[in-house]
Order: sequence, then C-alpha cells, then structure tokens
Amino acid sequence: MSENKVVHYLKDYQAPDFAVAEIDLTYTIEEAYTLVRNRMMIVPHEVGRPCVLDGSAELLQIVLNGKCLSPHEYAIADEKLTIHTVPDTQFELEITTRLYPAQNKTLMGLYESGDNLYTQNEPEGFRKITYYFDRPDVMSQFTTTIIGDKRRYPVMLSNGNLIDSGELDNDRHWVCWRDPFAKPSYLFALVAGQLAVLEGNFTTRSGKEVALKFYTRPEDREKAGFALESLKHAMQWDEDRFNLEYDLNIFMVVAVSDFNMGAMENKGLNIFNTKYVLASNDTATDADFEAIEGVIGHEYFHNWTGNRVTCRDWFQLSLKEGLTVFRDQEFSADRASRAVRRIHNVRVLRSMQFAEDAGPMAHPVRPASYEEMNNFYTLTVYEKGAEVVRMYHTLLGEEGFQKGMQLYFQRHDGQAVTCDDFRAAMADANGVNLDQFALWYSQAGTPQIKAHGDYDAHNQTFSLHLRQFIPPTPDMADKQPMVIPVKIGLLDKNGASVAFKMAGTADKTEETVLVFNQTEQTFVFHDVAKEVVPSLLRGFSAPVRLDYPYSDADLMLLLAHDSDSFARWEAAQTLYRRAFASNLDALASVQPLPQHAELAQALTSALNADIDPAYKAVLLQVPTEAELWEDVSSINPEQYVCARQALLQSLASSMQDTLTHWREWADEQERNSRHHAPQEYHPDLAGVRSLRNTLLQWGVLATADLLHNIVNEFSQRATNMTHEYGMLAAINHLSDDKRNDLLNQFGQRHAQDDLVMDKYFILIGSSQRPDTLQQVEKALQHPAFSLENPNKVRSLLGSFSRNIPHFHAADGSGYRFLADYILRIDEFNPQVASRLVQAFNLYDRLEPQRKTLMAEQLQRIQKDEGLSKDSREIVDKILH
Ligand code: 0A1
Ligand code: ZN
Repeated sequence: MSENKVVHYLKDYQAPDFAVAEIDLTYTIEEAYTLVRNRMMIVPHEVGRPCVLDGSAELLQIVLNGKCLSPHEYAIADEKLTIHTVPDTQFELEITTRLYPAQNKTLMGLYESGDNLYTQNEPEGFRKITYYFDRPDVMSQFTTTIIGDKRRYPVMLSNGNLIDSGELDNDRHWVCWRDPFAKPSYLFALVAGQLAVLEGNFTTRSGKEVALKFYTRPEDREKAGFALESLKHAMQWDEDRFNLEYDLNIFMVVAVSDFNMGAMENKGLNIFNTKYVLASNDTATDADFEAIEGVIGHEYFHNWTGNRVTCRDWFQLSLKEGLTVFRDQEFSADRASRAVRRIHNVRVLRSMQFAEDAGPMAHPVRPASYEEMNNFYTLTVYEKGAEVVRMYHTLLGEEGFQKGMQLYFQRHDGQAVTCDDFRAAMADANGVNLDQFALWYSQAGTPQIKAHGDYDAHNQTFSLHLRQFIPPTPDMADKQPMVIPVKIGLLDKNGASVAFKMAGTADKTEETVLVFNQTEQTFVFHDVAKEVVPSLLRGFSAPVRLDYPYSDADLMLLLAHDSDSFARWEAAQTLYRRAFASNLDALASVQPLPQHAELAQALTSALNADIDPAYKAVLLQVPTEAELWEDVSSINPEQYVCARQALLQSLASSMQDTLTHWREWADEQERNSRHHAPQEYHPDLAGVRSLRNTLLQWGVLATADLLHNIVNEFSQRATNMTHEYGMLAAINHLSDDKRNDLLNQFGQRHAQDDLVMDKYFILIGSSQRPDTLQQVEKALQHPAFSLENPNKVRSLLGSFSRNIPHFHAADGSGYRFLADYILRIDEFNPQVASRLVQAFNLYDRLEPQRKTLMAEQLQRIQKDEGLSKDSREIVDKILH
C-alpha cells in the first residue's frame, strides 16, 4: 500500500548548505497564468555542494550568474531541483516559473478565490510558486514586484513596506514591496485583486505610527470593524503584558473565503479566513466575535513569537504555535471572563486533544517524525503545546516567565530556533533546572495521576499520595515520569479554605504548586487542624487526568464552595461523569434509569448562587461523549448518546422550575440592556446570552411548550445572530416539521451571506433527527454549498463526522457516506480531506461490528491509487 513513503525524522536534521542574502521576486499576472521571476543572491556555507532547491512549479528557465543553464547542468526529481555545480562564493541564481492559480484547488501556493489572487505558504507552499530552500531556517530579505491589470488587480500587496509603484502600457501597473526583516519562505505573502480597505491606526509606545489596513470584498468592508478594534487591543496588550512592540509602519489583514485553516501570520500581511474577520450583529454570534478577537490576537502575536523568532525546522512547530496559543489565551482572558475562558480551553483540550493523544495519530508536542507536515497542525502541537507553555508560567510565576521571554528574545531575535532553546531561556533566566521538563516535548500520551489523601489528627497533617503513569502510544511503549505542577488548596467540611504549611517553609499559605516529578510521591501539609477535602489541579495546572477518591458529598462541597473556578467546575464534571456512568450501567442491565436528585439539587444551588451568568452556563455543560469514553475500549457510541441524553433529560425535568426562572431572568436582562447598548458584542451581555441559550437547550428537553414558544416568538426574539442561532440550535434535533420550516426560512433569509450559510450547514450536519443523512445529501446540492470551499466542507461534512448517532449509524451508512466524499475532496484538496479522515480515529476503540464497518471504508480509501500522501499517512496509521 505505502510504497514510496518518505518519512522525515527530527534526528536527521542537517543545517542548510546555503544562505540566501537577498531574494527579489517579480510576479507578472497574465490572464491565464502568472510568471514568477525569482532572483536570489546565494551564499554557500561550504564549498563543493550541489545546490538543491525545493519546487514543483512549471520551470521555464534557470540563469546562474547571467548564464542560462542547459538541461544537463541540473536535474529535477521528487519536487527537487539539483544544480550539480555552483560557484564557491556568492552567486546570483534567477529562476522563472509559470503558475496557473485558477486551477490550483489545493489552496496552497498561489491560488485564485473569487477573481482575486492569494498565497498560502506555510508550511511548504512556497515550493509551488518557485524553486527555493523552502525550509524555515533559511531566512532572507524579500523584495517583491507585482505587475498586473489595473482594473482586475487594482490592489496588489506583499510583505513589508510599499517602496515604489508605477503605471505601464495597456492599462497595467506595478508595485514594489520590500520587507526589511529577514524571514523564511513560509511567511511570504502576495494578494492581488479588487478589494476594499478599512483603515485605522495605532501609535506604539515608542511613538511609531502604524497604519492598520483590513482588505475585504467591497460589500464586506464594514464588517471588518470589530476585527480592527480587536487588533488595536492586541497591539496594546502585547506592549503592556509582554513588552513587545510592533516593528513595521504598516500592518495589513486580508480576508479570503477560500482558506484551509483559520488565518496566517505572514509578515505584515496576515491572510485570514473570512470567518475570523467579518462580523456584524446580524451575522455573527457572540462566540464568533470572541473567536475573531482571539484569532486576530493570535496572528498578531506571531509577529514576535513566530516571525522575529521562528522555528529551525517543522518539528519545532509548537515553539511558535504552543507559545502563541498561550499568548492568545492570556490575551482573551485578560480582556474578559478569565475563568470561563480557561474552562472553555480545557474542554477543547480534553474532548479533542486527549482523544488525539489516545488514538492512532498520537504524537509528542514536538513530533519525532512525519510524512506530510500539513498533518501536524494538530491539537497536540497547538493546544497541548500551549499547556506546556502554561506550565512554565505556573512553575516560574508571571515575573519569572517574563524574564524567560526577555532572555529568549535577547538571545534569538532574527533566528530560527528549537523548543530546547526556549526551555533553556526559561531555565537560565530563572536559574532553575528544566531538564526533566523536556519530556513534555518528547513523550506523547496524556499522563494519568492516581491520588489519595489521609489526614492525621494527631500530627495535624494531611498527606497527599500521588502516582503517575504515562500510557504507551504507538510511537513509544515505556515512558519516564514527567514534571507535573499540581496546584492545590484545602477546604474544611464547611467549605472554608484551610491554611497549611509545607515542610521547609515558614509561612502558612492557602494554595501551593506541588512539583510532582517522580513516579510516586507523597506531599505532607502541616498545621492542618481539621479534616480537609483537597481542591486539586486548580486552574487545570497540567494537561493530565487526575483521579482522586472523592465522595459525592466532597464533590458537592467543592462545587458549592471552591474558590478556584476551574476546580469548582471540575467537581460538577466529575458528578456528571458518575451520574452518566450509572445511567450506562442501568441501560446495559435493562434497569430503570436513576433520577440523580442530589446532583439536580447541587446544580440548582449553584445556579441560584451569586455567580457570573457565563459561569452558570459552563456549569451546565455535561462532558461530551468524547470525554466520557476517554479511557474506554469497545465503545458503542449509541449507548453513550442514550445515557448522556437520559442524564440531561432527568436533570432538566427535576430542575425545570429553576431553569425556567433563570431563562426568564436572562430574557429580562436582555430586554433591559437593549435600551442601553444596541445589542453590540459585550462580554457581560454575551454571558447572559450564553446562559440563556444553554437554558433553552435544557428547556426543550423538559418543557413541552417551549418548542412552540420558540417557533411563535422566533422573529420577535431573534434580534441578533446569537439569539437566532441559539434558538435554532435548541430545536435542531426535534423531528417536528416546524424545525424544518424555521431552518428553511433561516437559509432563505441569509442565502447571500456566505458565513451565515456555514451555520445553516452546521445545523443540518449536526442534527440528530432521523432524516439527517438525507438532509445532508440534499444540502450538498444547495446553491450556496461548494466542495471546493473548506468552510462549507467543515460546516456540513465536518459537523456530520462529529454527529455521533449518524456518523456511527449501526448500518455503516455514515462511514460510507463520509468515505465517498473524502475520496472526492482528496483529488483536489488533500489537506481538507485528510482532516476528515481523522473522523475515523476511533476505529481501534470501537465495538466489533462498527469496527468492521469502519475497516471496510478505511480500506476502500487506502486502496485508492491516487490517494494523497496527506490522507494516506492518516489511513495507514489508523489501520496500522
Ligand atoms: N500558522 C497559522 C496556521 C496555518 C497553518 C497552515 C496553513 O495552511 C496550510 C494556514 C495557516 C496559525 O497558527 O495561525
Ligand atoms: Zn499560529
């Protein structure tokens, strides 16, 4: 199956043979193609080496020091151009290629979207444009000239500053951009087309004036306003918290609807999926506004963590991504609702990254090998990578962490470095040893901690015994114990915080971070005058699973009183898990389902407590199926859905009055606030809306007439997209025709809005109605749907692949359907296809019948002769 497989290994890294002092690119845009002339000043590091460049574009000409090379002087094979003999000292190499952007559906390299041209070069797109050392440790100064038709391409952009421009014959014009900062090819960008611009400005703390420019389709211009404001907040925050200032006089963001990922941090010219730029109250939910602020921040923060200091090789991807995700998470948390944001991030990590770490694709934060780099833009590299950075912060404190950051920039500004360099900066700046911490980069799998405690009344001590186990993963069987920061506090039986003393410290404290770094360890808390309940892993201080033998009463105590908002939420999660487990048992033994009255009571008290509405909403989040089957094999997905649904149903019934009360309260808040703020996004209002929408979802499970109320009051209450979408989501699973009617109206009302239509397709793909597969098949024919647009594919097919009852339908229809479309998409966009393939990651852990059905489809994909290496790598790993 897998002949011709090329695996890249971290251990094989070799420094480049050549440096590029300057690169000068000229793009001539013609009707049917674009010519690229690439002139490089190349400096050999060592004499006598052949010059090997990466590339796959149509090659027209190679000129070395002014002399045109003839075919025997070079060779082309496997996307590499080898020039056998080059001078020993600096030489000029000029290569001309021809590109066909309208035919490029991979959305990598130079491609057309609408009538405009865009690039995407991370990680290895630049080789589709020209022949170059397409690796992040070759950094050069780029000058880019673009020549095009004035009417078709009035706007022509590239990185850095616009240094010159002019008119040409035949209604053509040219521009020249120069980026003064040396950068790798993956950060190169070019955009050309008809675009409107929304402008702003920012004065940096040293007084530099920065022009901020957001480019969109003309009709979308006003919708970039929120993103522009977010950018200003991000620029200010990076100065305030990280001491980092922007370095060019211009910062541009371009929105494009055909984009494989979220956004891209090209130097001075970020390119964004429209989803993370465009928003208005009528088209975007509060969650969309929050995501925009986060992604704008993320890409902006890359300017220092990614661009000024970049990665030596792609194995180090988390050096920039884990760190930048940590930075964007902190930015969002500093902006508003720290506690709720943290819980949200943990939830994503636990339901998705933990699953990745327990499946066929498990890999360390710094992978040791890959076949297709595009497959390694993963939750592990990004989200677990951010947790790893957060652990430095937890261990060193804000001040120590910032000292580490400063040393990192001092040592490595302008360089391409490794995760070890980052760790060394953190260690050296703080005079601590972080050698063992390196295991977080090299060992995959979610560490598991078994904990138990005992209280000694005579000695007034509480002892916490911890034992860690790192599960084997496909790449590694035996693992070493890791450094795990465990943040902890103690509560007495009334829920009050209890101060304690650790050995060797003089003062009493109410919270500490245990450095748990051996397989087994006991920590003793002194001066503890009474029995306590430990509040463990506060703030989710490490990306681990922790099991402590709490009684239900302990958990209810933590839920009612813990001052740490994560631990408090976690107590509710554990109670939900236990209730779920008893439902699962009852279903398996055909017993009546338990009612969970005590849990309902505890949740009712929590809802009635004086806490932030957004926090109330997250307390009502029941763990997802993926979290619930975290450590299970032979999974029957249907049973998980049933047992979880039954839990929701029973809680909703017994909490009906409280739920109604708070729903009405939220309605009232919303009505009142409307007089003050005209429905603009605001974190406080977003919290109320989030509670209201969550309560709607619970409400329809218990209150029969709520559906009718929603239908009847829809147009009156749907005053913004958060409400509109919230109501549709609440009734989306109902088999009633009214759901279809409302959804159809929604689709018609927003037919012209690309991003709202994504929501329409998500609702179809994620519905639990029995006719969902038919509705999805029909939606594929919808005029607003296109298989070539990744957002559409993710909305409809991606949501279907996460739709547990339908994707895992017992007759295999879900698997077959998805496989059909994976094969179709793989022909033109391997990146999007290989993401979809990962819906099959659960294969090995499924019950036998579904496993057989899945195997049939996986084998069908695997047998496809033209299958991309992206998809092949994943399928091969799943079927091992
Ligand atoms: N560096 C970007 C992510 C990104 C990666 C690959 C892309 O195309 C294949 C696009 C974007 C980020 O972290 O935002
Ligand atoms: Zn990033």
